Amino acid sequence: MFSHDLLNHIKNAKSIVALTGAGISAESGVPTFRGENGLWKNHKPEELANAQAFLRNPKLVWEWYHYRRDIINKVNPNPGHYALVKLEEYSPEFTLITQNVDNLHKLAGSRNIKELHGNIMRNRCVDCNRRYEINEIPDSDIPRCSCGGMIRPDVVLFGDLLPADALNESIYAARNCDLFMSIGTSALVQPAASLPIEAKNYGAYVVEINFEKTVISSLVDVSIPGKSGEILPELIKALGIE
Ligand code: BV8
Ligand code: ZN
Repeated sequence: MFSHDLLNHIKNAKSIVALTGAGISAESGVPTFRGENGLWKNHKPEELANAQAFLRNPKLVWEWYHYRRDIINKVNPNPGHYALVKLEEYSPEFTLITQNVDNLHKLAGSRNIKELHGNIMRNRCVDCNRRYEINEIPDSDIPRCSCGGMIRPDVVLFGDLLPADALNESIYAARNCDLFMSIGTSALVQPAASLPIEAKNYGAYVVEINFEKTVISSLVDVSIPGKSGEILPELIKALGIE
């Protein structure tokens, strides 16, 4: 299933970066953003995960995040998440950059994680930035902070800037790695989608794992078609590090 070239690149890599998207959590039962079941009450994710939408209709956006939290609270990491924990233990230097907000990499045991799009289990005040645990949020359709500001999920909505530290550390990691893996992402959402190309431009060997072709499939060194929850454990086995 895996070429000697790929296995040698992984074995010889001093620094590995993995970028994950919604696809790695699909086999845990978390709907992807652009998959066939990506609709909720006739709204598309891009319409709901949207900073303008939150200001215009915070009650609807809060409803969607409560709905997604309920799903995420019932799911567990899958073999794809756990395989990346093994790869982190194996590699001299490993950075996991995720676009996902579902907390599953942390639950699986990954350590060096850059959460580019925040975390659905966290919340913050739009005015004073005070953090709120889920059980601290006032019970209201539009919860408010003690300072009067609106509380919102601490995720990066379309139109929001990404957390500067996470983004800068991710760009640095992409530019300085020997091997870059793009896993379960359609590579459409910027600026995360630029990271695989940035890595390639700085000399990394780039591997894609996705069960369909994406906009970067023709640009990477190797594109492995299939499910990440099956391919990643097979890769760990082929490396003898299961
Ligand atoms: C920003 C958090 C500055 C919330 C998300 C440049 C050009 C064009 C547009 C822009 C640009 N720069 C900025 C923009 C606007 C916008 C953008 O990129 N739009 C796109 C749609 C064109 N970007 C932003 O707004 C970003 N902010 O840049 O700030 C700025 C601001 C305004 C204007 C200019 C600049 C903020 C983006 C972050 C948005 N927040 N999520 C939440 O999750 O609730 S994005 C959302 O999409 C998720 O994080 C998701 O992870 C992410 C990316 O999607 P994917 O992860 O790839 O998921 P998707 O469903 O698309 O694909 C799944 C893939 O997995 C598929 O390929 C499928 O085949 C595969 N798959 C499925 N199952 C499996 C599998 N593969 C393997 N195994 C399986 N089992
Ligand atoms: Zn506040």
